[in-house]
Amino acid sequence: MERTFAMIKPDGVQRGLAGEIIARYERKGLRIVGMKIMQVTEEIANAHYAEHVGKPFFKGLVEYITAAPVVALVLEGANAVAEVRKMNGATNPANADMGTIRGDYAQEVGRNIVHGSDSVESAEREIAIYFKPEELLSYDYLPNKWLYE
Ligand code: D4T
Repeated sequence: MERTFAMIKPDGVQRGLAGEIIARYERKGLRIVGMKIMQVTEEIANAHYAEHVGKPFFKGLVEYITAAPVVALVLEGANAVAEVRKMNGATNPANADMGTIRGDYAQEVGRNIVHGSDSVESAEREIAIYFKPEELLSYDYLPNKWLYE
């Protein structure tokens, strides 16, 4: 089992799509082990997007992500990192396939509605930025019996 960090960005929450997006992850069979609505501070944004400091889109990215509450999620399943990236679709919604979250609900790279970690290492780093260990729950998830052989 693998864990990944996912986030419904301010546009997703403001547009009333949080429930819809969470439902997609649930229907895929991902177990929600952490979830909260929260305001991202500039400090958190700088930590999350440290690799993009100095890039031309960085200032706009921080303004976007701190503009209104987000829903932070930790999702667990086999290949959860890759599965969530696939479900989210290409970073630029203009290139995202229909059927993906960005393909179905978003228009521009600067308003791409969701985030998903790009590797297991990134997931561990990002989970630690957004969640305290005691905020992540392990519990029996009965669908696993029917999701995995
Ligand atoms: P996130 O992190 O939002 O899931 O996006 P990705 O993992 O798919 O893509 P990323 O790290 O390359 O970009 C982070 C974040 O910056 C925004 N962005 C990116 C932007 O506004 N303009 C750009 O040119 C790029 C490359 C979108 C996602």
